[in-house]
Amino acid sequence: MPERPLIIAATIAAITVAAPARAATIQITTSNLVFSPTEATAKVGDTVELVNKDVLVHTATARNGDFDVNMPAKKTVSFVVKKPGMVEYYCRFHPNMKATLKIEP
Ligand SMILES: [Cu+2]
Repeated sequence: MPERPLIIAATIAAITVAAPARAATIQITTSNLVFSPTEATAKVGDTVELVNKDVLVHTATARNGDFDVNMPAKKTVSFVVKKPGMVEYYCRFHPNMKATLKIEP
């Protein structure tokens, strides 16, 4: 069966080409009024999942206005990052909660 290795090679090539386009999910947690990790990295098109483990409502509010996400108590919400940049964000209800999201193009 001489054609078989060719099919395998083609399949591997297809997977290799498809892989970089796949968007990732980055998880950021709030627990005891702290964002974790305080520095996360994502790429444009990735999904950021915000997991609020506290019994309080938080927000993830970008200082540059790129996003402002409400985080209900004990809930997980997500959003897709659209613009590259070094984005500092905080919680509007607890301004001491601060973190940075590095968004690569
Ligand atoms: Cu908060």
